[in-house]
Amino acid sequence: MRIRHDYHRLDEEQRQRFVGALLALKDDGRYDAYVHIYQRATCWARRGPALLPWNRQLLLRFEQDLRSVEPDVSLPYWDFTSDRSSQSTLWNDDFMGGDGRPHDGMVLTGAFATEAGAWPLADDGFLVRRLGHDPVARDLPTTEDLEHALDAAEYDMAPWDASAPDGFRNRIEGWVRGPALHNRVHAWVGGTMARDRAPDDPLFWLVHAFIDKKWSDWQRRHPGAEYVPKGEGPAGHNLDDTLWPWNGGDRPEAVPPFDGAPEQVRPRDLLDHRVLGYAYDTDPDLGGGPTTTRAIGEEEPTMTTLAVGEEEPPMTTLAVGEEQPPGPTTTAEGEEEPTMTTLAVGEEEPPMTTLAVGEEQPPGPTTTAEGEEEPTMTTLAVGEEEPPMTTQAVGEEQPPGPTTAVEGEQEPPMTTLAVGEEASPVTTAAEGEEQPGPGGGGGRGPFGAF
Ligand SMILES: [Cu+2]
Repeated sequence: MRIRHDYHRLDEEQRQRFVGALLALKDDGRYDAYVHIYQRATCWARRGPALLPWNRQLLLRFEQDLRSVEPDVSLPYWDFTSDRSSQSTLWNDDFMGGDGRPHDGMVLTGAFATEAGAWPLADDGFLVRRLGHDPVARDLPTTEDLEHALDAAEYDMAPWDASAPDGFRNRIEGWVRGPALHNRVHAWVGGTMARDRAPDDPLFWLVHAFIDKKWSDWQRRHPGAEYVPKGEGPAGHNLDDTLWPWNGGDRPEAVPPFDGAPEQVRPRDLLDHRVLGYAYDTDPDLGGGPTTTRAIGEEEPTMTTLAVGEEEPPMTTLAVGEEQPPGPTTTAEGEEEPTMTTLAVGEEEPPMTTLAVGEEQPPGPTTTAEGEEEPTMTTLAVGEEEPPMTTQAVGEEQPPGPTTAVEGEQEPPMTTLAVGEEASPVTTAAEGEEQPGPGGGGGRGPFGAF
């Protein structure tokens, strides 16, 4: 069984292999097919119950392609709740590359920088990041935010979209108390990640692998909770509905090669990640006996004793020779987490030189009081920043329905769109506002990118 690791646990060679596999898929065209699928799925798989199984299938197929060029590769994940600094090793040149430069957000470092030449975007744009610049996502989600999501008793609930009043799916997607969790990460990274072509930034896979991991963690914590809807939900989201594009469906469009060799994969088939041939490095039974599948619903006793915010169950399942990092330190609420606590022992401190020249960078996600304006934002050129997705204060409860949102604040509910209907009306970022330079294009709806 292949193991998906926290990226901190990859050694230098493993990092290289992962980056190399990404570049290989980009080179042979397979990578861009995933970007296309993601973009076209904006109104289909996201904002609804199928988000998590759909994401799991997307990751599986992508990982399969990665492994076709690098057999030992598995998707790493990024725990953005414990590793919250823009100085993290995540952004090192040998991995994801760094933040974008101030005036247009162009990423200049690492293998995915435009000037490195190996990461051309299908729309002729360039990779853009604006870490921590979005006014609604000055910092990344916290372990407390994550606990809130994991505490949800139900998987999802009517009306099965972004306005669902509660449920794990809507909490982890980030609409409850939003922008939170997954949505907040897209916004915090900004640029390409905040658009509907988010997988153009390879960081996407590390974020979505963590979301997938948290789904399995949630299942373990709530053994009685089942996938819903089982038939009462919108088409494509029910337990036994087949998932686009793998089913060869033509809504919104058929995507080769799936139109020729359809795969009837349903949420039901994707509920147990162990059955699908992979595990996460913190799975409680990892290495402890046969790698048989833990039945969904089987009680995992150690999970109930974890302190809030504690990530890993104390266990003896580390890879051989791997040294256990001290683990995410539980910091007081609002307190900045020291960067080093997330570094694996012996791992090199990320050099400050990964910053774009001349860019002003706070020492990390500055901890500001809720609603307090962050002073560093004043260095942004007027009009450079994307329009705020919502002006909801952090922690504010999301209104139960889009009808209560202030005009311009909230995206029109995607659920009013027929399945397969084009979502273009909601990608309303003013032309030229987002991208002062050539390229880097791609529409960015308020939440349309997520
Ligand atoms: Cu996402």
